[in-house]
Amino acid sequence: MKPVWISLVALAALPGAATAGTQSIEVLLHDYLHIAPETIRATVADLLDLRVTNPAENTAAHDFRLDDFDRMTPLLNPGQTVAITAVVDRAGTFEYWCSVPGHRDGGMVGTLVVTDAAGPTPHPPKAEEDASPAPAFLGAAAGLVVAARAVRRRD
Ligand SMILES: [Cu+2]
Repeated sequence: MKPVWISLVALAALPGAATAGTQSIEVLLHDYLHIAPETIRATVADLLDLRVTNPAENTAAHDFRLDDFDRMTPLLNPGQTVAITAVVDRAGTFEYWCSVPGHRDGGMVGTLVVTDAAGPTPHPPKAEEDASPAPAFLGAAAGLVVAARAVRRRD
């Protein structure tokens, strides 16, 4: 969970993170069944501007699907690039993948994380959540010490 938390903080700190923008991203479909980048982050209402490339050094054909936003490239041969755009109109976590049989299962899948323009849903500060179990634990430990003394006294 820690890396996710750090990312959310970083997003919140970015100037203009709350306004819609264009995310121009180079996407590479690798023969070793990997899509780069593995994660794409955007804010609701952003325009995703993806340049999807099957690198020339590849030997296999690949495609790129983002079904949640009804976007997909045709099957790309090595050396081909296709641009696709999509306005991400809702927050959530979505998958993109290569639909060539076996490729998605082999790891050709990535995650699109779309964050609400208002930022992460407000909730009690992390420190408060983490602090509460500690006194409870100390209380239980103190109880055990008292119980141990009581047992000794009986002996
Ligand atoms: Cu593929």
